[in-house]
Amino acid sequence: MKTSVTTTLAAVLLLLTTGGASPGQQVADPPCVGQIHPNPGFEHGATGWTAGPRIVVFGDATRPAHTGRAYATFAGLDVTRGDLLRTTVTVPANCDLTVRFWVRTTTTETSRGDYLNVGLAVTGIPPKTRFSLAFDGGAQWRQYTMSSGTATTERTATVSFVSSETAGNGATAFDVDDATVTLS
Ligand SMILES: [Ca+2]
Repeated sequence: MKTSVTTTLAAVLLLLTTGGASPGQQVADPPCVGQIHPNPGFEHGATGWTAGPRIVVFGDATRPAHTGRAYATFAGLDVTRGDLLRTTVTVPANCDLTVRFWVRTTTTETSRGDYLNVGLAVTGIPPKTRFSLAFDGGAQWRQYTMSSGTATTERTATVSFVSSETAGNGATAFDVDDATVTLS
């Protein structure tokens, strides 16, 4: 009996192995497959992102991108307004989602007035601001990382960058580049 079960199992495994490799056969997307965002460095403008009406993505030789030619920039106009940039991805069951992004801060402020909130909203977890960046973020590119953790069910994750600035007392611009979204 034991031999019979083992043989059957071996046959099933063989079938799965060879069946999965057949050309043209519908195969489910493999989970946890690495970086999944189509445009993490903004080289294709706002493709793959939902951008607010005044979000600017550009290249500027005097303020170079972290990589490539383009990046997203928020605030910096010394007016009272906000910017929004976000993207939503599917997180397969048992995958962890890690978001890495780089921020450079250019400021004339000396206290916290303008800010950039970076959030990660994941199914089953209350939306949360993971970073609230301000004038003291640094004039050099700095990398930040946030993760979703794993779950046994498929989830949706939304990464959001939301800036808020107020007129007066100087201005702070936040540049964002290489916002990668990686499943592992
Ligand atoms: Ca770039």
